[in-house]
Amino acid sequence: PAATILGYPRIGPNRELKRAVESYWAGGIDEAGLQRVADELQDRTVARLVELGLSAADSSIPADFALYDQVLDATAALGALPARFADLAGDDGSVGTAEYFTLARGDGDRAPLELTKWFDSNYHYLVPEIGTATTFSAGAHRLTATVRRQRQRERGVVLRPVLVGPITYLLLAKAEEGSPEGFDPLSRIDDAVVAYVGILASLAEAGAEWVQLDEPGLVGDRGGELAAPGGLVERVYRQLAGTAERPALLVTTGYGTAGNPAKPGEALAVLATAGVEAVHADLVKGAKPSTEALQALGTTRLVAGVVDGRNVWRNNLQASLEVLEHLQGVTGTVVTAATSTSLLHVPHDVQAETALPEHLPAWLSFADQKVREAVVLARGLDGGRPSIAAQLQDADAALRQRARFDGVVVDRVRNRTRDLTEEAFTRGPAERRAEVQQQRLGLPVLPTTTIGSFPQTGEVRGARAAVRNGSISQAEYDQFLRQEIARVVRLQEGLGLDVLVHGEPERNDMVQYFAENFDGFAATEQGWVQSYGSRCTRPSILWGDVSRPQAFTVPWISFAQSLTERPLKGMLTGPVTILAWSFVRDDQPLGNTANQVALALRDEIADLEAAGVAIVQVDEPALRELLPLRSADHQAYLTWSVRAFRLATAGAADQTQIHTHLCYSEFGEVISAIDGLDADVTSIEAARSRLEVVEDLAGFGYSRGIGPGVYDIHSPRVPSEQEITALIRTALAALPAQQLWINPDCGLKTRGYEETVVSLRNLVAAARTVREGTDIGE
Ligand code: THG
Ligand code: ZN
Repeated sequence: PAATILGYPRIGPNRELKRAVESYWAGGIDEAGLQRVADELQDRTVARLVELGLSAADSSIPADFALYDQVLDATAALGALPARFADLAGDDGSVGTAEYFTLARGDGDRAPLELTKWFDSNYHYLVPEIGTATTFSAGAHRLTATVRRQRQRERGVVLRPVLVGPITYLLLAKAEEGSPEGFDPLSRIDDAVVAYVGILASLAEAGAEWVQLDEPGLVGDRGGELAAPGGLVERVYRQLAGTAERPALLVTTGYGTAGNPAKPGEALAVLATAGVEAVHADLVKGAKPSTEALQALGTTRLVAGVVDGRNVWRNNLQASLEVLEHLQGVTGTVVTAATSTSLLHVPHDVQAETALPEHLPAWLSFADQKVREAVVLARGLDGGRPSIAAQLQDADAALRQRARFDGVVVDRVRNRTRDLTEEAFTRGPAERRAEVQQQRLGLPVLPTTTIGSFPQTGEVRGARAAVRNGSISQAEYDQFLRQEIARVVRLQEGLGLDVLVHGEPERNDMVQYFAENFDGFAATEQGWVQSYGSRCTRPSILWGDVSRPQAFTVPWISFAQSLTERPLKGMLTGPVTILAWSFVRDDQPLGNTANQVALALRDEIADLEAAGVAIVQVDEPALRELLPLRSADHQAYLTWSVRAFRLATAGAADQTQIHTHLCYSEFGEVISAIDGLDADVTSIEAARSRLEVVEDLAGFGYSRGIGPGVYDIHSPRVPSEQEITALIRTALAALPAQQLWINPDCGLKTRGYEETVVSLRNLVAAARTVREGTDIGE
């Protein structure tokens, strides 16, 4: 194929699949109804890709139509179920639709498969659980049905089925509970390969001419050893390539440099040696393959990922074409223009946006535009530059306009970041801060608080929708928000919490709300991207230098503070999280952009202080999310990310208490970075792990305030007072009372009021019981 993509958004231009899947779960449609919507969307996707220039007949179009998640699809195809779900597989090991969703959502007492981040993206996959006894079968029925269905349609479409490759599948898995100490799922590779051989045969029989096996696992720390000559990659792919009944193999390696980063391209050469027909390289995030490696490809085709699958910026066609020409010149094999990863990470179509700032659409490329870019590049490679002269010129003009555009470089912002001194990143000594803050706040030992958001009821969402569509006025909406805030403040006073919040009813999303109030950002209307399963987010687009035109959280926070004598926390989202959950400009280092966002937040904190707010929380749930895939790159990342947080917060006076919240419990590898944030109080997720984390903190010698979550808000379960009391005592066994805060795991936005109120009542009662019953005040 001349041009291809590794995958396309599955959720549908109008989130059709999301709605159908959720309706199926709610009993609104049955399995046939869901399948009908999925098939229709699949047909429209294929037709759209043909319209955009991909060829339907030569396997240029990937068949990548997971109903929930592509890793779950592989688990279902392999029938590789953990023991607690063993009954979900049919006699031949295959998994039906209802059972597929049970794996994703759990049932009764059976916990679902765990969700975790897919590489360094914002997509989350379901983690396979592999043990010594896991069985692997060859049941790729959905995939073969898709290939057959499309072949039988009028145009005789031949799709290229996509499957997570065997090595990556096992690298992404965790050891099933009860496995022997140190068990490595990858040790089951031989059994998995047998199943993959069977799947390849059934795909060939269904009429597939090519199959795509995704092996991005090779870009992580273990890739170097696995993809070295004579290593596991070579052995596995020799076996797969050596089978008689199979389609041609394309092995992809998005999200970085596969194999040894010091020998770029070696992994591709190894795959070629093993006998696969085509290899893919990520030429956006990954290093350029060496000449030696390229020459070793022989007749193996090279699928060149020159169109970025991870962001929304228009491609520099000129530069991409140069890369393609270079590759073709060196290799002599067929070079295909492609995306660096699946387009799963970007919205469908820029054309669907009606309210972007006028200058922006020409700079952007969503999935549909990226398909066109790959097609144009393939034509340029084939027919020479004159054949795509107009497109080259347009792309070039857009890029040049972008570089010069007012707002992309704002001198005032640049001067501010350029003139920063070390002082801007440093607060006074933590012990002195703790002292003056306690004098100001007068909090009891084991102070109670919440993370920030209160339940977003249908009423709150309804009011937001109403002001957007004009059925209520801005003044009516503001009045509604004030009532809501007053209600939440009264509720917390009644519950007896020590540090209150305003509840965040004015915020749609903790990143989008900031993007809407900062210069340099734009929001989309239809730019939905799948986050996990049926859940989507609409990342904002950070296109220019960032600054804050005016205070925006202050009116809500100071209104809330005016209603109570108790201290109230101002709530902000941190710079790293704002970047992690947005599409960020690609024309300067992330650290520079982070510092601009940090200064905008610093301005807001100064205004909160001026309004008399004594506590400000700056959330960084994504700090760990953005950690690079290779450990060699961790330190550089942690340095700029921690510095951005400090820049945001270090302007605060000693007597202003800075809190932060991090949404995860495993932070072995980032514990010193968390220490480096220098926040006065840090709340973390801990309830699920029964507060194991306090031991790590004590072992590290963490000395500032810490609020290990004692109420797991990821479940509707109400924790009893006794249970919370026990958790607090666990924490007290490891850490001094003066350091401990009592709070839930995370924000309460997704919970209902009924369970929340009872849980918080139990939390406050437990804190009081422990305060009174223990001699901790000394
Ligand atoms: N905000 C943003 N990005 C995020 C998260 C977030 N990325 C990571 C993490 N949180 C992902 N988690 C979720 C959780 C819930 C939803 C999406 C991602 C969700 N979405 C609604 C849906 O799909 O129905 C839509 C929400 C809306 O209307 O805005 O529930 O918190 N930026
Ligand atoms: Zn959280």
